[in-house]
Amino acid sequence: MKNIITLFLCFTVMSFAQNPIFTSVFTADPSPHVWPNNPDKLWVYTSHDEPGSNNHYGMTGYHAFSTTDMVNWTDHGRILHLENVDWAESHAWAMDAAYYRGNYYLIYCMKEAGIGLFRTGIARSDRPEGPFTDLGYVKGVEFGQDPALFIDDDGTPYLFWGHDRHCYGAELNKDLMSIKKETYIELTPQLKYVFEGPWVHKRNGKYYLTYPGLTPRRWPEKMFYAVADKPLGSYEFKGVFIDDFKGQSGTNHGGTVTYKGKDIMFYHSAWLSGGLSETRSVMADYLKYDKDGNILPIVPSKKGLGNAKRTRTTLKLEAENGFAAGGELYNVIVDTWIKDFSGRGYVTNFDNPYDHVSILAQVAKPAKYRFKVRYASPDGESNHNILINSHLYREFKFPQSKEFTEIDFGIVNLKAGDNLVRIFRSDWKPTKGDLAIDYIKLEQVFEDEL
Ligand code: FUB
Repeated sequence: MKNIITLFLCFTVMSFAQNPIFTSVFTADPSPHVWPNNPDKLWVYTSHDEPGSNNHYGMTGYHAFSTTDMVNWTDHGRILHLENVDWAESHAWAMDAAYYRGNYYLIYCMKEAGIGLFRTGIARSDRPEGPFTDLGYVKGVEFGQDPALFIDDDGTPYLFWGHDRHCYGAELNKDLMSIKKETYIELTPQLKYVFEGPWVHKRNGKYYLTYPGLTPRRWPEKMFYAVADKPLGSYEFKGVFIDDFKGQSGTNHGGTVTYKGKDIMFYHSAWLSGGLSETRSVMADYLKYDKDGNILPIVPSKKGLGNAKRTRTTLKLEAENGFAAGGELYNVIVDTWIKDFSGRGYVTNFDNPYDHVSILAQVAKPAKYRFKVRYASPDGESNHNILINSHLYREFKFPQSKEFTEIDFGIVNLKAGDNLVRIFRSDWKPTKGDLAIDYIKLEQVFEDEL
């Protein structure tokens, strides 16, 4: 018996589980990138499934994640939402991101209000973690679902998109807001089984177009690829490289990136929801080629990218992002006077009772998180209340601190879906401090760590 227990313990300790990558929130349609100004950091942009939704019709926004070790991830929260896009009414489906001429772009699709057709939207930020500001939709793109922006080595931007068994490509004009009409091409006939979700990457001078496709009358989607000498083809169909797998969602969708010398394929499954096939979670496995440049089949693995027992995500939510990130700034301001803030600045000027900052944290399942607040209160202590989901969590005197410092409030319970953390001035009692809130952190903790 003792031996069996020892064996079980060894197995538990040795079990590797880096898939799904993000276990804190439901994510789909991953778009992985390493930006040229920081080769140490890997970014993954995703769409978001609501807990329990099990369909794609109610999708409303996007998240950005970053890591430097592929085990510990930061969820930067909501980076763009339907509410931030005037022309759209629904279907915040797949997206891509790009670094282009000094700015970060999110290229996404939503259905146009009143018309109900997919458009390809463009949003910009001066920071990789957003939030992103919508600039409008790309002119010349019809049925603009599942956009992917590929920027070639000479800086030429190309847009690919795919919708309901069709796939298209075109060169974009330099402002990214319209296609060069004369370059527009329907790629469908070159991409056997194509359904949606194209993604282009370049390797050894060849262009690889990977895409989810359907063999005749058969769901779920498999991942296929084709290869060309030029971005807009013509493409030679090569075959399947992620076949159906256990626990797959009906769809598959993904992209590739080279990070720290290794090629990685990001895609999605339904492994986290455990049964709700359309409530998805992002996965990653290494992408390998044979000596002729053919992609070797990927068999989705629990182990994923490494030998860690699991990945861990920390939600790092900047106070100043406000409405764009699903929160609220009520009668407070964003300032930059106290140095060493993270993000764009911090929130301050809580002059009156109920002046507050509310910050949105989206999670997949009811779970425990370690809650931290980074603040400064240069002139003295500050009396404030913290609400989590409208319940008083803590009345707290933030001690005087001239510099930003993190307070660890311990473990909190979050519910599945949207959680609002509100920090507000509670009363008229004069306090010397003028509280400045930089960010909050919510770190995943697991049952065996409590
Ligand atoms: O996530 C919504 C839709 O499902 C995407 O746009 C498709 O590619 C499929 O993954």
